[in-house]
Amino acid sequence: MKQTKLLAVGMAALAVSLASPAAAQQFRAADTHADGYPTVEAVEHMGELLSSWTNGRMGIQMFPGRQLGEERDTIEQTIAGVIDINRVNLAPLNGIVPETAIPALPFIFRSTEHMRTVMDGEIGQEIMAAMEEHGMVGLAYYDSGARSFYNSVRPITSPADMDGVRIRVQNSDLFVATMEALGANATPMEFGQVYEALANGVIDGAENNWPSYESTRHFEVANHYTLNQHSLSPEVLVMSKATWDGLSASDQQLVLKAAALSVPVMRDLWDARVDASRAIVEANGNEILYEVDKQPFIDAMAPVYERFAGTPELSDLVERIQAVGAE
Ligand code: GTR
Repeated sequence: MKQTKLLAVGMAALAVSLASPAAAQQFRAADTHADGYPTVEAVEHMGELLSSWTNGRMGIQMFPGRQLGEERDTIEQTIAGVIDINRVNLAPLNGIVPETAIPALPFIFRSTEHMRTVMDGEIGQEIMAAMEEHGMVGLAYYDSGARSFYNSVRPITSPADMDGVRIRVQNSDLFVATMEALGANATPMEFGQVYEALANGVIDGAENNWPSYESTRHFEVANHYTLNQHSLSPEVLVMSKATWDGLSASDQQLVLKAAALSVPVMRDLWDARVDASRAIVEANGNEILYEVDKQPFIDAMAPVYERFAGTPELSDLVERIQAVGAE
């Protein structure tokens, strides 16, 4: 009897170990976006690559839609080693890693091509390297399109129209300063709270790219969208330094390779999603201002550059970015 029981326990243990080998490492990954969003799908793709290369020894368990918290919480958890992989925008990292504010600066990039060339090159690597002393290892940059203003009050045609409009921003002093330089009232708030705040009139508007404006349904409660494209602040995929340090050098290389291969996948998904989101918003009859004179917005940004790129190192970074040749 005793032996049968022992045998049963042994068989059960064997079954468990066959189903999930003891050495298997499922990285816990966070994303504020819902299932199906391009960033979520790209990280899932990265997990499939890792899993197929290692016969399931490494993989990714994705927690989309803020299941692990809002971006600021997930960043803290990533630094603490509770979350292994996190896909966030650069903006909420601005207060932790000052270098991340530079690619988030208003109007720093001339185009998506310019942004990709900079972030995929030496400068992007330098900014990732700066994350390490803060407990994160940069794996890849993803696109985030262009952030533009939307609100429920009036069409924004020039900075004068921003006067007194209450605009939600990410948790970033840079974004607060950007809105204030335009005369708006900036309200930092987590992404998941914006819909309700717009619907209740706690804020008048926010700023984001086409897919975020659409996927959050903000477009249903903030009708005016002006494509002023003030920020191309990219998305970044980071790994907790604590997790990274626990990997062998060869596993680290696999993680980097899988992340790099997820970038073109993300960008294709992104381009398609921008078109789909735009079509949904247009069909809803929103008032969209496609052409806007950006110069007055650009001119208002001098104090923002002074404050966030004021040190010789950071202003040098700005100049190097501006000097990178791309369309
Ligand atoms: C989105 C971005 C998210 C988050 C969000 C926000 O464009 O993908 O990571 O930063 O904006 O505005 O909070």
